[in-house]
Amino acid sequence: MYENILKISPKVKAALEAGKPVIALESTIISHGMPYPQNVETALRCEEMARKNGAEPATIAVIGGKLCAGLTEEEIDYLGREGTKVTKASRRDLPMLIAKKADGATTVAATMIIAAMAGIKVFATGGIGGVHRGAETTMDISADLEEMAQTPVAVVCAGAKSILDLGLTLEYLETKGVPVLGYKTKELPAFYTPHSGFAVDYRLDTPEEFAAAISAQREMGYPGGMLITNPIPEEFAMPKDVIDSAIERALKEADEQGIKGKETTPFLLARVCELTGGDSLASNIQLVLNNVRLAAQIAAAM
Ligand code: PSU
Ligand code: MN
Repeated sequence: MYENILKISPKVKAALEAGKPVIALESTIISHGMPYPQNVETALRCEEMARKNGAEPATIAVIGGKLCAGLTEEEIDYLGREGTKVTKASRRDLPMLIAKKADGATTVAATMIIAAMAGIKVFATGGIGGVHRGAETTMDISADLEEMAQTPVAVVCAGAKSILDLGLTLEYLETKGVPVLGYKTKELPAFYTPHSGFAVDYRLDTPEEFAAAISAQREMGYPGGMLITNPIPEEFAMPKDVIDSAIERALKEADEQGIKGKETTPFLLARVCELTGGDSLASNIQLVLNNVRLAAQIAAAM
């Protein structure tokens, strides 16, 4: 299926055909989520971490109009160097990129779509998009949430950062029937810190339990994925007051500068990184690696 538009790398294809564990990784985090060269280094470290934990990594992007599952090192380096010059590609962007034979770095939503086409069930990232603060007037709600409701891929993340309205994000996921699970925690992690004050739906304690939940969801045959939240390890967490004030200031600047739409998340991520003197980037790298480890273990348990 999808011969003309989907390109699965030889390694990913071999792993899928042999029934070996495979996990998807996104690429907006490379182009728009982190600065060069840490973005490329992190993407390559994520691939290594997946392999070390028994799963083949499929980093996903659109290259020359092909929906690619599995990139070469050169392609990852290209996305990292180009940075925000590459199109940030969510669900609505994919048809145009294919038709124009263009490149795109895929968000959580677009990565889920391509992973599902390739037959990949587990996906690791840093944080997902959600309901933005002030969404009651801007209606800025990430397409990631709708994707979670309709595409059968389990997304492992470190929760959501407080650039979003976490309470409304959870309400949205509840309405859409998306299970929100915590790894060894009842509390939704807040990306840079393990604590948000909001509860997840269920706490699970082993990769096997997540694998069983994913299999049960697939067996029911209904659409949609699930959100697996994995708290940042305490030793890499940011002090809450430092990160909260950086986020408040970045939000205020975004508002003053009239930043809107798809620019919002990359603007806030970059400003928070600058305002914390790179400390938030160090935390970000560690939490992504931590998520890749868990995703690989879940894929291996399936
Ligand atoms: N949150 C992060 N890091 C990221 C993103 C979100 O902490 O890199 C990226 C992901 O690719 C996510 C996208 O899918 O931003 C969401 O963008 P938007 O809010 O425009 O849907
Ligand atoms: Mn948005």
